[in-house]
Amino acid sequence: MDAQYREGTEEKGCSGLEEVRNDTIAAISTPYGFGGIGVVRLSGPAALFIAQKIFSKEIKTPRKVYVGFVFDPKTKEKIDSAVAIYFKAPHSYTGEDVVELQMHGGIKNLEYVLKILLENGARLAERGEFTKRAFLNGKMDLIEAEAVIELIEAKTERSLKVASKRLFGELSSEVQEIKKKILEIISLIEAPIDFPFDAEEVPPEEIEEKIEQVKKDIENLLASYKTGKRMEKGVKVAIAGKPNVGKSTLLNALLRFERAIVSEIPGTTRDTVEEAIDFFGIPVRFIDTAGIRETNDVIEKIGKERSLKSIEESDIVLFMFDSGDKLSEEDKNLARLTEGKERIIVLNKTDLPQKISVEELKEMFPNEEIIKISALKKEGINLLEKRILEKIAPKENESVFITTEREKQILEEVLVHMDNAKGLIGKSADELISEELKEAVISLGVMTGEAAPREILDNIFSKFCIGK
Ligand SMILES: Nc1nc2c(ncn2[C@@H]2O[C@H](COP(=O)(O)OP(=O)(O)OP(=O)(O)O)[C@@H](O)[C@H]2O)c(=O)[nH]1
Ligand SMILES: [Mg+2]
Repeated sequence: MDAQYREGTEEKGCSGLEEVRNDTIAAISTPYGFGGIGVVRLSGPAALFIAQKIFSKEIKTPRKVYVGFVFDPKTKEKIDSAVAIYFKAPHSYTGEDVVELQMHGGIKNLEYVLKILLENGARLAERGEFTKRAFLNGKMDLIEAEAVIELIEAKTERSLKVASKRLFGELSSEVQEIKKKILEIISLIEAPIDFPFDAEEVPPEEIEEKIEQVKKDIENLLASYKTGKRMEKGVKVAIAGKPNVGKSTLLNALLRFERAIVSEIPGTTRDTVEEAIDFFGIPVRFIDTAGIRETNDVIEKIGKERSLKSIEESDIVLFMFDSGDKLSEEDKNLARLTEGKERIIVLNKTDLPQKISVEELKEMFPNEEIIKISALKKEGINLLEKRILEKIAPKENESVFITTEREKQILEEVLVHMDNAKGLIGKSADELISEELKEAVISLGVMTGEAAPREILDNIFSKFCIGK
């Protein structure tokens, strides 16, 4: 039985609304392993009844801490000392009756307690089912529910802050605000239709301007996706260049430890070398690639393929040149390869007599800044870090972020409806304009979960762990 209680049943996706409210679920809510405390949580109408069957003291008052022990009702054997807290509906995480049993943070004791709870009428919770119930009971909207997972999984302080803001509803209120503005436009358009004698027709320019305003709000949110996603999922920064320019030396300098092998032999790095770090509060994965050149060596060829793939998949490329060596065809080829990428041009080995001048590079990259460094002597690294940070850190005016593809797609849809509505002004009946605006409102409802189809909910909550 052991693992199955932690990993969940094969059945993916959660149950329908009615089902959800009728049964009582249980799960171990703390991570699998050893720790000071471990918590088993129950939620549903029978939570108190079931918990009481295995807990030594009578749990009478909500939110009061009861210190006792848990026992097996079949054998009357004591299992562990425990603390029980009862949260009465609707004042709980899920909005239902909840009982939390805190015990020692072991594996077998928690599994045993879970087993007897299941024997006494509880059902094993599915992934994210506690949070799903919280959502279904109106404790949080879908954006906030998604933030729960982002908060738990936050890798750095900045990721945490983005998740916290979402958790506390900042994005949700922004979305509600946009929705309100669209509803206002709808009522301006519809009032003269509904009350032809009382309401005055609003001039089309005014409607157009209001739509334009909403479009701007949506565009701002959409623009936050790039940063939001990077804070959540992390940023990939690839170091590229021909062999021997000092890529591995730079990787080590950025990581501040000797991760990759460095040698004066061109072709030292044959495979990509990756390391994820907390880069000034942002999760960044640096990828050192094999130097790219024409080769007949089978292994080097594979390495080259991997380098190209890493460059392709990266968010930012640090494109390195060796100032102690003349510009070559290889440099020029790589320049073409990295053209569409967000990149930073790095001129390394500036401690050596210069064979490439900054001017020469400027000609090749007229619109890009060239950062001079000596990876060996660790000069210019701070400036390079600053430039990387400028590219990836949230901008001053960015405060709320969308972080998921789902939110991005919905907002793009909303934008299309707003555009359509705008295009119809002066050309079509008011009813058609307001139809488009209503579609926009429905899409926003899907975003917050008010109108989200079941598959979307299942998909979101199945990403959670059991017990959350
Ligand atoms: N003088 C000087 N030498 C450097 C500098 N950076 C790297 N080197 C030297 O250049 C040589 C190659 O460095 P690597 O870091 O291995 O270069 P790479 O680009 O990773 O090379 P491959 O893995 O072969 O593609 C080593 O001997 C380094 O010590 C620098 O800033 N100045
Ligand atoms: Mg290398």
